[in-house]
Amino acid sequence: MKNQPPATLLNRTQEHIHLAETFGAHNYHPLPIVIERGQRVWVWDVEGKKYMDCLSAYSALNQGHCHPRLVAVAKQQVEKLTLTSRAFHNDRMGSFLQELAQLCRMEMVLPMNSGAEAVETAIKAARKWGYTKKGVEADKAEIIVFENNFHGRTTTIVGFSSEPQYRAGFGPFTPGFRIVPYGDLEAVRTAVGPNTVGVLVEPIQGEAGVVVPPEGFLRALRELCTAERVLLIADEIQTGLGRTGRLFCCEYEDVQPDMYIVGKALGGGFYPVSAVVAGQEILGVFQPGDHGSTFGGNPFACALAQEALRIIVEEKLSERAQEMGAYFMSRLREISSPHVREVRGKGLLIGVELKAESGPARPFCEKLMEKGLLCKETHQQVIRFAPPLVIEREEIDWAISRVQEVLA
Ligand code: IF1
Repeated sequence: MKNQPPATLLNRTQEHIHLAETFGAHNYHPLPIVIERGQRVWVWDVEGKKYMDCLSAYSALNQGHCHPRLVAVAKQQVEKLTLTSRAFHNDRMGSFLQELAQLCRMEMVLPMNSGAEAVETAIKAARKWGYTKKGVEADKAEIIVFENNFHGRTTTIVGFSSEPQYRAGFGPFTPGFRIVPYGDLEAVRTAVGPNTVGVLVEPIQGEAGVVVPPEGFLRALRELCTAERVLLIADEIQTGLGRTGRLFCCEYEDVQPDMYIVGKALGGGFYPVSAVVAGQEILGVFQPGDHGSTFGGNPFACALAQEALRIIVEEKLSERAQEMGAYFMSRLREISSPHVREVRGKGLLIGVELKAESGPARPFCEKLMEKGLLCKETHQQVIRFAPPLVIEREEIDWAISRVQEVLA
């Protein structure tokens, strides 16, 4: 145990951090702030200080903290029924799956919990589709992924990550993946072979530092996958559900993938809810007993996720992200700063890349935190701004004034 002063001499923040550091594995390096309350775009720490949340739990809070409609649904459902397992039907799953499938213009849904679980489900679906529908030789299926991808933290998923830290110490890894440069269509064409069953792509790479692919890349990828009878699998866990100014980021290029993978904001920030959404030809490969999870499709998750989707549609959060994101980015671009190399993104998924000589982004995030703005660095040089999609124009002005102070 580190030589900490007795807990009585610590303030509440230090007390909470001390406990977290003593009893929690150190798999994160959080900012030194302990949050106890959230409302819309605002959070309060245990010292009573107010902050604007410009991370939204990595886009899991598109609807904002503690949305009243979700509080009401949670209260109503939590006293009624929370979990049955899929050994029995429940009265909330069917209508949720119908609404999600229709929103995605797809036929079927396989509900899971975390994003990584949905990615794993999509991988299994693509492989089984390859063997049973495309006639790929048993155990030879290949899926093409991109450099600097982020699709979750399971051993299979980090096995096809290009980030050494995500892989170090966790081998051996799952075979059957090819990594090609992001945005490079010719590299994909070269990598496609008779055993290729799918291409797994983030329409914008979030963790890589809000990397937007070249205009037309997604459309060309769609055409290549169609021509080669390869499934286009869009991981919209972070970019989906309004974040980039469309319900799905693929819509910017009129691309309908063969599979959508959704998560994060699907649970409205209340509960882990994820899903794979696709056609019957793909999700129909699953037979009873092939796949599952204890909590997948539980009534509490489905009640919340159905309401979370309705909020996105009825409060026009995609349109808001478009309008507010354009405003946020224009205000950021007006800041004359010796540190900024580029402001990029779509909708309210925004990355400010700092020049190498300005050093890592973390100290800037710490200064922003002191001024009441919470955001997160990604990949050293990029400050990510991704507030809840309910943010108001004057709240963006409030944020910009603080960013101006720190970056100018
Ligand atoms: C962490 C990153 C963001 C995702 C995409 C799948 C998943 C994620 C496109 C897996 C999750 C989270 C995970 C969290 C930090 C955060 C993150 F920095 F790790 F990469 F958002 F950019 N596909 N991203 O972004 O979903 O299993 O987490 O529900 O692991 O530190 P999950």
